[in-house]
Amino acid sequence: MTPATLVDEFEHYSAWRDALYVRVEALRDWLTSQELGDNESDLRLGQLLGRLQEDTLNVAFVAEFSRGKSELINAIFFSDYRQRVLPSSAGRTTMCPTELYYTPTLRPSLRLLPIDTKTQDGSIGDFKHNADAWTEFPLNLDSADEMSATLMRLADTIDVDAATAEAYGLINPNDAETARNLARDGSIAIPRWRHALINFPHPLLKQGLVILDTPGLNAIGTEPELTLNMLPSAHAVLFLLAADTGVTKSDIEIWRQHIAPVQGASRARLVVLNKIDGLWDELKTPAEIDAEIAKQVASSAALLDLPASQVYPVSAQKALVAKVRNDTALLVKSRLPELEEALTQELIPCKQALVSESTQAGVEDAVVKTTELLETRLATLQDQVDELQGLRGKNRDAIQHMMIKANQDKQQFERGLEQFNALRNVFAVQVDALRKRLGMDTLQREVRQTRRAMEKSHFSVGLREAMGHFFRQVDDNLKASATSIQEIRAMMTAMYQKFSDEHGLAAVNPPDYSLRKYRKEMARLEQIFDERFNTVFKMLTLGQHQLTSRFFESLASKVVQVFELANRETESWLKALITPMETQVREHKIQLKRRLESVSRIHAATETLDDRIAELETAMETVSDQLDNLARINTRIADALSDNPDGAEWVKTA
Ligand SMILES: Nc1nc2c(ncn2[C@@H]2O[C@H](COP(=O)(O)OP(=O)(O)OP(=O)(O)O)[C@@H](O)[C@H]2O)c(=O)[nH]1
Ligand SMILES: [Mg+2]
Repeated sequence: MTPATLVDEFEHYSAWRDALYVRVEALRDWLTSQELGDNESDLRLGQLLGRLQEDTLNVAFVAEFSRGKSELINAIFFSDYRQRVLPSSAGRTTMCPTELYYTPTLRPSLRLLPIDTKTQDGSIGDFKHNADAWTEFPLNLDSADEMSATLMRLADTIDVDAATAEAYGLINPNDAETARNLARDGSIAIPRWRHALINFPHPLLKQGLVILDTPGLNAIGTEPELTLNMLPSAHAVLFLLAADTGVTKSDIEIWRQHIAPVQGASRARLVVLNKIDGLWDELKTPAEIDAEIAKQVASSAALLDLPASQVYPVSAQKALVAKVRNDTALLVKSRLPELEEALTQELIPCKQALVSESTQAGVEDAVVKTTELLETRLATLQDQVDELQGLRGKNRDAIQHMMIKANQDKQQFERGLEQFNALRNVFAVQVDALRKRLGMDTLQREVRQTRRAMEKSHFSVGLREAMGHFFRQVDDNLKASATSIQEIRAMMTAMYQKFSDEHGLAAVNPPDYSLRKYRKEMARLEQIFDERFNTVFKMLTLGQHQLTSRFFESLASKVVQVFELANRETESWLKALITPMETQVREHKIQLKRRLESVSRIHAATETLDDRIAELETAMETVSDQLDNLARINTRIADALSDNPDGAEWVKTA
């Protein structure tokens, strides 16, 4: 049976929606747990979930009065109760808009909003939040009779005067019908209730189906909520015509004013030509009857500017009877199954497409935003890692090398220093020897010896010999000192070269130094002595001995002067020789120390660099995992969404 199909389809839809809800909820929870959601996307997903949870499938039945809306609802949804659930009778029956739904937290009931609330502020939506405003009648599900008796209140009316009816916005005193009604006793029958809510545990209602039954006549026009909210938010609108009345002026008015404008391409809209049983003329053949029905369908469709395929001819009354009596033939004849099938096929995929669309938009927004955020985060982390790794890649070897090199250099330099110190000892010995030979003490001794020798000598030959010996001695010392100086210089040159080669010290060329000028000076002095001796002292008598001694003393003091000069110069040369080396060695030691310190610092930094890279890489893994998770969650949502095989393409456009 087709109603089973509607139930099945609707159940399928509900399961789809529930699965979607769970997956979108997983996305929101995950974003929250990962601290990735901003307020805006959080709010959007929250709203999305709210919509999914409160998701309803709203089907509205709209028509002029007495077209059989209530009867059709009974036939489609409540035939299991084997009688009319909603009141349906000739003339105006349903007096107020009636919503049928199910909220499990509330007991089955009929709740009615008194008509006088029309003078109060607030829409029906506002009053829905105010339980006290409603008059509640429980529904006894075990008794169909009791239930339909209770539901008879939907037809309640009250008589009020014209002013009250006008105050409620229900009448236009200038209207011809109103004038006719008022003419009788000055009062007018108006609906007792403004709105009705039926909480009823029907399987379809349980899954979120909401049926809106509307009263005919001007009810739609007098209740702005219907025009502005309920009809536009309905996912399917069934507009009823009746075969017995044909398409009247007021039918067209309702259609044009309230249904045609609010129907978008994504909404289902079915036109029902009811009461076709009136055409079941027993004197006509079924073919003739079918032709008659087809003719009415065509003319109705033409009047509503619709394709004939969108008009479903049915007999709601006979369908209800057929279902109650399990009369399959009658049910087929009622043509209700075709309508039900159309309703099922249009309503649910349409609704699913709508929900799918809004869910996809909301999810995509959050996923795209989060993916971008994570990708940026990942790229930034990657940049940092690349940078640090580049540093490490370069420095790691370099620093390692530098460490080794610095240590090697240090060790080598220390060995060099040992050599240097050993050399300094040799140097010191040599300098000592030099100083001894060249030193004033030595000279003074020579002078003393010469003086004594001269004193002993009473003859000029002896004097000359003593002086000659003095000069030879002094020159020998100078010669030996010069050799010593050359040796010292050679040794220091080699040392400088070695330190330059091995430790990169500046290649200092030790200053050249010789005692030649002092030897020349001594030679000149000896020559002066010789000349003087040959000319003056040669013939000296004993009395002239003192004169010779004084001459020697002056000569000796001159030699001492020369030697003092030579010694000063030698000392400063020695200083010049060793000082650069000492300075360089000291500086090199400092440099080595600094180098080691800085290499150690860099080395230590490389260790923190590793830590930092490890940290960043962990962060990257986290972000990668987040991206994977997000993609997985998104795929799960997409899988859930793709349950809708045809999308919204099926939607009929009119
Ligand atoms: N012959 C016939 N009568 C029907 C059919 N459907 C409904 N009726 C009768 O038409 C009358 C009006 O039916 P309702 O269901 O009350 O019509 P409605 O559209 O709900 O009318 P309001 O509630 O007044 O707006 C009732 O007497 C029904 O028995 C049908 O298919 N064939
Ligand atoms: Mg009705």
